[in-house]
Amino acid sequence: MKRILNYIGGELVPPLGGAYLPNLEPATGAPYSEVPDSDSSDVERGVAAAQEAYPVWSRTPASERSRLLLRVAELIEDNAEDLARAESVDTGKPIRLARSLDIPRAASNFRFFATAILHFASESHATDHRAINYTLRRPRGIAGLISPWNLPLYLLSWKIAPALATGNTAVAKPSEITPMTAYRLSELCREAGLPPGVLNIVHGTGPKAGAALTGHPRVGTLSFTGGTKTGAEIASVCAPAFKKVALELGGKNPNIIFADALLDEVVPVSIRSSFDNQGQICLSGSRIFVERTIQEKFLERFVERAKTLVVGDPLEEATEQGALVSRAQFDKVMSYLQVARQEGGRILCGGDAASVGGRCSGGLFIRPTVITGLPVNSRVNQEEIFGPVVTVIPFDTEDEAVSGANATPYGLSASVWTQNLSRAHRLAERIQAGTVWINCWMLRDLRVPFGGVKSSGIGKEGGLEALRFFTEPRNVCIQFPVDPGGGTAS
Ligand code: TXE
Repeated sequence: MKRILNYIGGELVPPLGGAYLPNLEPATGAPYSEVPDSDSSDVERGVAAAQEAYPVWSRTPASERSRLLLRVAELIEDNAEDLARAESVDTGKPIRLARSLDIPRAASNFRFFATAILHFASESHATDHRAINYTLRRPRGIAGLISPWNLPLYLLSWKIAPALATGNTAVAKPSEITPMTAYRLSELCREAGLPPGVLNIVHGTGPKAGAALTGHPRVGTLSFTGGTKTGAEIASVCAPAFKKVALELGGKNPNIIFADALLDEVVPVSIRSSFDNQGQICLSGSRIFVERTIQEKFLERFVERAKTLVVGDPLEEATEQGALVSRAQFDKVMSYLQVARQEGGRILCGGDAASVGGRCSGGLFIRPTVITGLPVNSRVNQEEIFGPVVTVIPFDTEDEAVSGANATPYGLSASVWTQNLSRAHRLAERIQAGTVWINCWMLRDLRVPFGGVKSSGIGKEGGLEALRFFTEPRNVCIQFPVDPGGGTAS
């Protein structure tokens, strides 16, 4: 069985304690590789390697850092098909999604930050006629990068690329549930000639390897994407140590459809925002608010399409819905279907496990599920389920749509569908979310700030925000020479 290795100091190495965890293929339920169960001693080695590499990397010209990151992007593209397959096997997502979304985006992340750093500039402030202040931005040192299982290479590269582009060195801890493409990335970084220790990848569980990284005194910067509960735990460790932290956490995102929306566009995009990646995207639109006058028409088309989504072997081309990522996630989603029934929800389609035969007969599949009849304050409408489950909630007025949209602890993203431009602007201002999409979903521009509000997180990533996050601004104030005649020279 294939053994994944840690990437430390430029080498692929086994965990010091020699312990491994089984890595399961969710589509079959069977183990197919082993992932290091690293502990604090492996994290210590990773941090030591990052520290050793830091003095040279942080002074390496931006053009050279850029060249190396561009080389990584090229290698991801050269190996795109292999990586897509690896991501599909590891996560259970349809290979066509890995091919069209995860892997191209991982390459774009490297390419984007490799070139962004060439254009990154800082401010200067002239203080009357007395002085000039300029902002010196320096890398912050060693960054800890912790990523989840839903978009493994996509989200890991979203952190690695800006951290390295700005001259930090890093220790990354991918999700123990989906480690394979991070391992492949470490091989590609070696091939690209990334200097040893600039990036280190330590595999293992959250409580062991993750917590050791978060708590490490030499890791002063932490970028985390994952569950809200874990984010709170990480914040509680980082706050007393005054670490700089960005937390991208869960979502319970509203998808608001007004009667004047163009249903031909709304329905296919809402299918994607509900069920892409089996609903395991932090940006998934899991609560659909529909203006009551079109609810019936919308549901008819939406449910009909949801019923025809092809649930199957993720490696088959025709598959639109793959497996849930793990037994724990499968059980969690199934338990929410039970809660939905107890709360009085009406299940219009799905609501149970799907059986996919052949090699996938032991796989973790759930049929796309649409639920109506649940109030905004029900558990199903309040808690992040993170599976192929959406609720549909009718509304009569704009105010009702806004208050429903804002009625959860989360605030990551929202979609609004309307042809009324004034209304679109009003909602964009009133909805509590880090991103509001008008007449679209997940249309991403890597330059824009990205992150949530409320329990969806703190700190923004993306574009300049990421370059700023991974650098520390220092103000340098230079007084103009004093004119012996009394004033300041000008
Ligand atoms: O995430 P965790 P899990 C949500 C989703 C899901 C729930 C739990 O609702 O059902 O979170 O998923 C590492 N110190 N999202 O348990 O635990 C862990 O090893 C340091 C939303 O997989 O948050 C992994 O690398 N690190 C989400 C990463 O944190 C720790 C994506 C995320 O794992 C740690 C995924 C600790 N104490 C899940 N504990 C999104 N919004 O994109 C765990 N980790």
